[in-house]
Parts: sequence; C-alpha cells; structure tokens
Amino acid sequence: MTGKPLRCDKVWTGARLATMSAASPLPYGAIEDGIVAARDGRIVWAGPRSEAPAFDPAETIDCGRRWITPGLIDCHTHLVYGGDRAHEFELRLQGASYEEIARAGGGILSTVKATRAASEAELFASADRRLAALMAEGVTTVEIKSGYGLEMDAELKQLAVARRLGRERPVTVRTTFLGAHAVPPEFKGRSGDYADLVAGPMLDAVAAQGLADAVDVFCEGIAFSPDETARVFAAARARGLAIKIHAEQLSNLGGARLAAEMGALSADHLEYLDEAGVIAMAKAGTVAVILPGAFYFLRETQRPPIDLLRRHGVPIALATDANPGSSPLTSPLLVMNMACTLFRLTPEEALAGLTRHAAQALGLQDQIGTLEAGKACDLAIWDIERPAELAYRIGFNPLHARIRNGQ
Ligand code: DI6
Ligand code: FE
Repeated sequence: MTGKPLRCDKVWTGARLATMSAASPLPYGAIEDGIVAARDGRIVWAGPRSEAPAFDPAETIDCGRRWITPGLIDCHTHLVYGGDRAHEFELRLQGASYEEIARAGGGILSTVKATRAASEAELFASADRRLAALMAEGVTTVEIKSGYGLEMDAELKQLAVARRLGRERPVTVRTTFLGAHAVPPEFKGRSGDYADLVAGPMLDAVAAQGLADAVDVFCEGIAFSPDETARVFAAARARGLAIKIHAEQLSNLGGARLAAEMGALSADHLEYLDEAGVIAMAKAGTVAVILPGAFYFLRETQRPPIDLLRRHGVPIALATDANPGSSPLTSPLLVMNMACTLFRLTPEEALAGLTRHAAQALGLQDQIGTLEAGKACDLAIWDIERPAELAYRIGFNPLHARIRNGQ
C-alpha cells in the first residue's frame, strides 16, 4: 500500500469478489482476496488487496471470506397489483389453458378488476411484502410495470405506488408504463382505439407527471399487434422515454425485431424468437430478458433460442416477471436455478443475467450491475464457498447482508 490514502467512508475487506466486470478475463470477474471501498454511496475502489491503495475509512467491515456480488437487479416485474389468481391456477390444473382463460375474460382482466378496486394503500401494502421477499435475496434495484389498470387513473395509481416504494424502501425502483398490456373490457374488439388512447392522452399524463422511465407493450395475438405496438413506441420515443417489449411469448409476431429497430432497451420472454429477431437485437444492442418463471408456471415447452442469442452476442438478462397470472414468483435465486435447469444457462450467465445484463436492460449499465469504481455501492454478501451455489440450491437463501448505496 503506497501513496496518499484514498478518501472513503467504508471499506469491506477479507472478501471474495464476483465483480461481474465485462473487462475481466476470469469467470465471474472473480478476485480471491478482495476489497471494496465506498464514499458517499459509490464504489471508489474494488479489486485485489495486493493492488489496493491506502484507505482512511471511518468503518472497516471484515467479510470473513464471504463472497460479494453486485446487488441483484430484477429488471422485469409486475409487482403492484390487486387480488390474486390462485383460482385460475386451479382451473388450469383442471385443463383450461392460459389463453382460454384470458379470452373468456379472466386472466389479466380479473387482476385489472381487482387493481382498479384497490386503494393506493392496499396496493402499496401488498406490493411491499413482495418487494421485501426480493430484497431478502439481495435485490437492490427492481423494475416495476403498470398494466393492471388499463384506464388513466388506475394506471397512474399503479405507477405512483411503484414510485412510492422506491422513496420509502431502501431499493432503487425503475418504473415502466405498460398501459398496452391487455385490451380493457371497455374497448373489447377495438384494440386499435385503445392503443391510440395509450399512445396519446395516457402517455401524456404519465410523462407530464414523471411517473415512468420506460414504456412497454405486450405484442401478442391476445394483446396488441405489431402495428399498434409501433404506434405506442413512436409516441414514447417522441416523449423521450425508453422502450421495452413483451414479445414472442406465445407466438412469433416479429415484435422483438420491431422493438430492436426502434431502439428498445430490451425484448422480454422470447420463447418463439427466430434468428432474424436475434440478429436485429444484436445489431441494436437490445438485451434479451428471459423469464423462466412464466415458462415454468405456464408449462411451456418451447424454449427461448439461447444458443442463437449466444452466437450473435446478445446479452441475456433474467428476471422474476413477478405477476399474479403467469409467474407468481418473488425469488431471484430460484430464477437463476430455473434458467440453468430449464434453459441450460451456466451459473455464471445466470448471475450476469441478474447483474450486469439486467442493468443494461434498464439502461443503467453506467451506474449499477458490476463491482467497479464509479458505480453505486450496491452489494450482496453471501455465505457461500463458490458463486455457482447461488444457482445451485433450491429454496435456500444464503444472503448474509445487503448493501444499497453503501448502507
Ligand atoms: N406476459 C406475461 O406473462 C404476463 N404479462 C405478459 O404480458 C402475464 C400477466 C398476467 O397473466 O397477469
Ligand atoms: Fe411480464
């Protein structure tokens, strides 16, 4: 250790680091005997002890050789909603399909009814419990979508609750306006008219109130066509909002390609994605967000084209898709396990999917997602011997501590 001490307020020592840095040639960007130093909530230094400068921290934390990873990032959730869909689960077990239930007015629309009827306080309380489950497994950033209001006031209510969670809980919340999630009953058979309402007055209000960081559309036979999707995206781009898409979940409508060509941050689900879509995503730098919870819960058999995504260098992120209908899942660790068992990701790819690549799916790659100087000091400290354990265990939580903005 040489030179003037580096100014910082906290230092974590005696740790093994999975930096997840893209620049590292080592698996997990691993460092055996590592140090992380933070000042004012940001990482000022992360690396091996042998190369560390001198520090003068107010507080030093010895990690006892535990592993530190970047705080986990759940980049696709529908955390704020009313009611539940346990009964629909029973119907599906008796043979009804997800699409049949949706077409009969259940599915998403039953959650819409419950969400419209719920007060802000009720929505906050139920989402808060789900958020606590995510945080208990090391999540420090979460994306939350609207999409269960499907009318102006109820959509704004969902987004306001999501923003409030971010203010009142020690977690970073990014919000996404998903007004085009389903066609509301008032517009039955007139999806185009509803898409225009979303792209016009609803987006205007959302943007004016600063309630959303991005705009998402469910592009699918039971939801919105590529043409309607493009209209919503054009309106979002005109208002300076990022775009994301639910695409190729149940069929291939070319939604991922469309979104990529319009500059989307991510395309999500992707079970039915074809090579043209993969190439368009690679060219645009659009992240592939895969959601094994929905694949598992709907008992899908068509897997997303992981090999094609790898071959074309498309970054793969993972998320819970926490929602009441297709993925009532609030465990990022189980998502890692499912991505490995169901989709044959490696444990390292799975961890990148909940850190570096998830940050990119939110457009936050300069701020979070790796242990590197300049980024937020968002850490998860684990009682494990090797990082692959995070994907290996089922239903066991080895989190030792969760640090967000250095706290
Ligand atoms: N795809 C999904 O899997 C969720 N939304 C979407 O666009 C399902 C939402 C629900 O069933 O409530
Ligand atoms: Fe979703």
